[in-house]
Amino acid sequence: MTTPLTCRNYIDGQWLSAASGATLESRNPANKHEVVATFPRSASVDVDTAVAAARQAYRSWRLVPAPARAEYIFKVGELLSKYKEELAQLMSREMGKPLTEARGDVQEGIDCAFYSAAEGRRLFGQTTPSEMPNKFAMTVRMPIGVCALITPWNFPIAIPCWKAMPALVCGNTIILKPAEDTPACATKLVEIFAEAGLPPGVINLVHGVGEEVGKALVAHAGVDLVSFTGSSETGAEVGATCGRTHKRVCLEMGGKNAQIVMEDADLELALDGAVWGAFGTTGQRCTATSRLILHRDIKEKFTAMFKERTSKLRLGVGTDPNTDVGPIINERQLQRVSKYLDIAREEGAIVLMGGEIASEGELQHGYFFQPTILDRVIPQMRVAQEEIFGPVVALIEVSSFDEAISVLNDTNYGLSSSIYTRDINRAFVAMRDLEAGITYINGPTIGAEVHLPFGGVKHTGNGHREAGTTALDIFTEWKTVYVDFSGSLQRAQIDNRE
Ligand code: UN1
Repeated sequence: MTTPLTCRNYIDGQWLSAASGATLESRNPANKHEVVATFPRSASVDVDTAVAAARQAYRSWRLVPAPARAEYIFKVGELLSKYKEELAQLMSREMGKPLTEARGDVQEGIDCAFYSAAEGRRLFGQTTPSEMPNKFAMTVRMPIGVCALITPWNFPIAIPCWKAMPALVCGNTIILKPAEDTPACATKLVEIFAEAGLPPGVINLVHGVGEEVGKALVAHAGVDLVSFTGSSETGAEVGATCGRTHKRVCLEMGGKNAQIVMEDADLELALDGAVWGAFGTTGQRCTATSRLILHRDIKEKFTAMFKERTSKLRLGVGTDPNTDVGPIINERQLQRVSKYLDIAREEGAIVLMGGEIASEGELQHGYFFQPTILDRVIPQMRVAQEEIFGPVVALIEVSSFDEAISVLNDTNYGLSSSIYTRDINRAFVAMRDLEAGITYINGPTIGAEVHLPFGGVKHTGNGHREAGTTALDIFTEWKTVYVDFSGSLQRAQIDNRE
């Protein structure tokens, strides 16, 4: 076991303990006896200090030319590449995902850095003719101010990067409040931003629990924007507070993503997609496949194939190269997944595989749950409607393409969706009719790329899209500028037409 890291807040370029001195611990979910890090249990007084620093820094940061701001982010990308392996090892210990996936998480941050940095030389606005002579009209993007970024533990590098990088290139200053399960990853990430030379106060880090630090940030009068990724329940509260306090708010919340497999699908391909989509990251992605909607003609055959392949998945410690599926993040989540199995049984679903906490050998030290397949699930069951966030997938049989589409849509969520079919007409109908922010044709529900919009409809989002150029719409306000070079008062057309 390695010595626990001591994490601190980062405020105005200084590494600080919480004003109260209180601390918390983050533990390895694959071995609860291993403390990975200690970190400050901050309170509203620490939030006040961070907001004051970010407000002060904003005055000059917004005036730094965007291409120069972007150069810092480019540097962060280079440093992330340099520390990629170190970060991946730490992530695997701190939140449990297998090393290959942890490297992918860091890579997503690197991709985001280079993509966002290039945006410093674009940030395009529009020019358009004025209706009056000798008058010029254009739009420019303006930063918003101080942004609070509240991030989850499941992508502890990628998601803070998606938020922080475009926010900074756009000229905002930020306060990152990372999940209490992954403070060490967040600290390392902020160390990298600091090493890239960002001026004091431009990026700040405040550790702590959501009910204390998150709540204080969301309510703070000195915060202009909140970008939140987490559960729909918390997101609704964040949105309500932001509504009352007039903040811009971007919410990325739950999912109940489904993959449809039609009778004409390439079943081997659909199988690869289903296994990866359902059990990758232990089912703890917002985009994870938690429902498989199977056409009745292939249901039996595909279910047997899926069961066979799932039985081969190796559950274990993320840092072991032989591991396919790592632990659940913490005890609370493990109990939540377990509870959903009780609910599934009560509702009449059949547990085809798994369904139990795994505690044999080394696994007893961590929070492991067997990869689980629930059969004979009907769309009204809670396990077909509610987000479980674990290695549990519900099989739902349908008799037609239309039924498959309506079952997929029969949920309050709408993040990712997928259909496997060789029929081009059905593929296009699915692209049009699936109610989700993301639709994959012949690909799993996971695997979004950083230069395309990411987000969902219905209770998953509030209309914003992270990543891609759409991230700029979150982190900037439009200003419309008119320049009259006629030298005389020109009333607008509405005020001078007969
Ligand atoms: C998430 O689960 O919150 O699409 C993000 C994917 C990843 C991002 C997932 N690129 O699977």
